[in-house]
Amino acid sequence: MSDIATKPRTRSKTRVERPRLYKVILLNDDFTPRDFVTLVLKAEFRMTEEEAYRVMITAHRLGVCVVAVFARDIAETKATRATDMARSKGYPLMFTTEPEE
Ligand code: TYC
Repeated sequence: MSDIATKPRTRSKTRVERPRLYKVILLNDDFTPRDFVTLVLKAEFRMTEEEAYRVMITAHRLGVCVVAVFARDIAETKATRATDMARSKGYPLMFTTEPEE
């Protein structure tokens, strides 16, 4: 009889990595009205008036503010939609995305 070993000598473990999350970042500019920035934040990111104002004023004072964190495609879609909303009114408002550490 053949005595070829049939049992695997090693066990493999499948490790599933969590997909990276992406930050949506609001950039300040000198032209977009504060109220419009707040409006976009409420519309696209489902923020309350108070949350939207706080994010807007932080970007206004510091230059940038993290709006929220999502899976990559959701972050990109929301950043694009929010930026397009401003562009359709002629404002230079910008939302960008970047991966979390
Ligand atoms: N700085 C703008 C102003 O004074 C308002 C503003 C705030 C624009 C935040 C963009 O991300 C921004 N009208």
